[in-house]
Amino acid sequence: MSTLPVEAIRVLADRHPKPSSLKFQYGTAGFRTLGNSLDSVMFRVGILAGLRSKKLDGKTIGVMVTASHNPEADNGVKLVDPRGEMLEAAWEGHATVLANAPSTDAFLEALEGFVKAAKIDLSKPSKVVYARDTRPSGPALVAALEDGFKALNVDARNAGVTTTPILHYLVRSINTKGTKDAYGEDSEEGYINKISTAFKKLVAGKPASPPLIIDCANGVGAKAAAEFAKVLGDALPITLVNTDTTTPGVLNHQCGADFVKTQQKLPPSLASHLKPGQRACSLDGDADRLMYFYLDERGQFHMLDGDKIAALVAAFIVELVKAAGLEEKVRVGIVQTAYANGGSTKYLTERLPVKCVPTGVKHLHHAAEHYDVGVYFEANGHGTVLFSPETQRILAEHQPSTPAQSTAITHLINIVQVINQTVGDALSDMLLVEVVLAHKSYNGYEWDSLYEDLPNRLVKVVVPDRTIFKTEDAERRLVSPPGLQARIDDLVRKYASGRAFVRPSGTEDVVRVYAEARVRAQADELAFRVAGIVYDETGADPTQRPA
Ligand code: G16
Repeated sequence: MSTLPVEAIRVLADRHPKPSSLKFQYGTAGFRTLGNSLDSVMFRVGILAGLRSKKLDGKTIGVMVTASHNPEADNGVKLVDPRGEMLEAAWEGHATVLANAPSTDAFLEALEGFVKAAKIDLSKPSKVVYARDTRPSGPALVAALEDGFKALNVDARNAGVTTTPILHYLVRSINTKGTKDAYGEDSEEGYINKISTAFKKLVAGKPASPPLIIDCANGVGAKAAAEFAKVLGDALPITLVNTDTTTPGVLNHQCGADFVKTQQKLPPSLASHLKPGQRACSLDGDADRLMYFYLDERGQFHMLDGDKIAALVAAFIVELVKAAGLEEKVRVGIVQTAYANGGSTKYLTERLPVKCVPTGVKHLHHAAEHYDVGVYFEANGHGTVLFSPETQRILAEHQPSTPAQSTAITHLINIVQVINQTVGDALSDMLLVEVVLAHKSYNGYEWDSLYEDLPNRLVKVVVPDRTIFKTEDAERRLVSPPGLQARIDDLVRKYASGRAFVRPSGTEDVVRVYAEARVRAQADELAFRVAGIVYDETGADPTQRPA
């Protein structure tokens, strides 16, 4: 039985001391905070990733260095499990404990205790694939991560600068290589080819669509989007905007999916590109979120968010399943979070089973696995569609009895290939949306008309300690601080179709307040009044009132 290479770890750990004043937490999407405070976390995550691989008999684990939609100065890191899904929840706690050990000695002690408790066989191999986004703090943080790999002698493959969903794709492809579940060629090129080949088959014979404008948030998605534009050619004319990944300060600034969702307006940089009626979409900083939008004839902005994507895609898949004669065997279900617009929840529950889970793709992903086809999207545009292994077997083996059934099955099989089933993927989701729009001959307006959104408002509140906020009922109700939920309930009752909730963010040092109501002014008022209650209750800095 091998033991931990304690001396090798000690020498390297001393080069990556934990800042004494900071407390780290593995949150909604891994560790995420100011990039310049994450050096020790990266080193320790390098070791943890190696241990995770050993625990899983040498399967390849993914490590992504990104802070996604956050401001450029932030950075973060998250681990990806062998099938391309998020790290198992129990290990999030271990990650937090290891990240917070105050000294090298304490870290080594925690590490030894953990290896013993988790019964990790250190003689097993350890393999990791890692990547980063375009943030300026990335290279130094990756160097710290690599020191962690070195300390444990991990066999680590550098996937360079790429999107989060491509890293997830690589993890699954590497681990399934040569098996009957082979997911794809384990390279960025393999990813682009797999998805674009299926897309071309799905839109073959459909009239050419007007160019799609993609706002790349000045992030890493710009590179993959350019590759897609090249490979897709006339199958989907694309215009790329906000592709500057080198000028400091521009990442996610006044552009990108989070800007569109929270500001509910057109990124200023798109004003000269977008014509009335034309559709466009925004990616976020690591290209795992997607927001669509269009301007009407009066130049008014309309947003098509994750809820609208879920409704569009689910309806299309249900239609194909029926056309294939499989409605008795393949059930489609939806997973949402508390942020789902009340209009979308009403529309969807009238048609399909819908489940509500806490924020975070990991929660949605697991819930979606319970359906034959699970469509999950957060309102912020983060989501995908999962086809269960059994459903994929049915699609492969079903004998169609009519040409129409045969066409529908072929479409479903190609749709499985277009979708990145490992995690939310803005570019793969975008192509899925484009397939549906082409098949239904929908423009933005027709898609938007599926149901009407209730006006809503999302605000951030800076509080002294967000950990005092505890929730229940899929984050729809607060249990702490005591009494706060009752005050929110009292307020909400005063608004027609009113709904509001408060939850601590897992990616930013803020508390989020969401509100919706029948009319815009009331949704805004409700959000700001709930935010006001949060200030009163927690003694938050009144100069930090939400903008
Ligand atoms: C991450 C998660 C998403 C979540 C978002 C906001 O997105 O992957 O599931 O919706 O953070 O989370 P919170 O409200 O807890 O801050 P991303 O795109 O930033 O990785």
